[in-house]
Amino acid sequence: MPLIQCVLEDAIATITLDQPAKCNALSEALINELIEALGRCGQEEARAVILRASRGVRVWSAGHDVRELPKGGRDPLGWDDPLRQLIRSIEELPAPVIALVEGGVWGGACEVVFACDLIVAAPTATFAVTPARLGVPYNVSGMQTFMNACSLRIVKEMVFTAQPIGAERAERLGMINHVVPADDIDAFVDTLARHISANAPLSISVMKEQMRMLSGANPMSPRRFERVQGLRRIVYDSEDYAEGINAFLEKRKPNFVGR
Ligand code: YXS
Repeated sequence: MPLIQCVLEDAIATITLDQPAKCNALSEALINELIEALGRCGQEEARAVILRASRGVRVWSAGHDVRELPKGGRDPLGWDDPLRQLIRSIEELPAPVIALVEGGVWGGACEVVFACDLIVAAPTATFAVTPARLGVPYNVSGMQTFMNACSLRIVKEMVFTAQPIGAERAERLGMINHVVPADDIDAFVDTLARHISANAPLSISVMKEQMRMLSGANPMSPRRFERVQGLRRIVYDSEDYAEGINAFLEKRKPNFVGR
């Protein structure tokens, strides 16, 4: 049973997350299907890609599949981990990716949405960045994705509280492009995609790559990077990290002790 749907028409691809029973949790299996679909979009020279969940969902995606997070002793968000590969697939795809969001977006799925080039949300959309809720040390490029999505003060509020931000506020903050009523959002996003696909794809893909390189141009010295990695290891080797994952799996509130 496929975990996503992918349709390509008039050089516009629509990729739909389709595992509602698991709240479209980003499992390795689902992510691999997404990466394969994005690869096909590149090969078939799609000029715009719409990334969405099924119409009217309550949860767009519940984020990283917690059951697949390592139980400690290993970076949970390393370079080759599926979520990191997915983010790079979105960022490196020549065609712009438009996130069409209804319902709740959680954790790593927030980064997936923020890695997209445009975000159009229904009023039901909410965005919650949740590493602190589970005791996870988010990775460096992931933090940069969040910092490129909105001001540092808003990123700090989202990261430290792990509380959702609603679509209207997200739009006011410039975090998303448009809030559109659910009944109109499909047609709105289709029009946006057609505007993009009618323009010069080479010009668009080069400008997309330029902006990716410039927005990622925050030099970090090897010494600083190693310090960050050392700090992150303290977190993913901590009792709190294991407690966050166990509490989720046991459906109970975590009891964090700060070590
Ligand atoms: O118990 P069953 O088998 O029925 O499955 C339940 C949930 O366990 C499952 N599910 C998930 N499974 C794996 N990973 C997940 N992230 C996940 N989320 C949900 O889906 C089935 C239905 O969930 P349920 O009963 O809770 O549905 P609900 O409608 O009451 O609540 C929906 C949510 C999304 C509000 C709730 O499931 C929830 O709070 N999920 C966790 C959201 C979250 O904290 N995500 C962050 C994951 S970790 C991550 O993305 C990064 C590593 S980080 O943390 O660093 O950002």
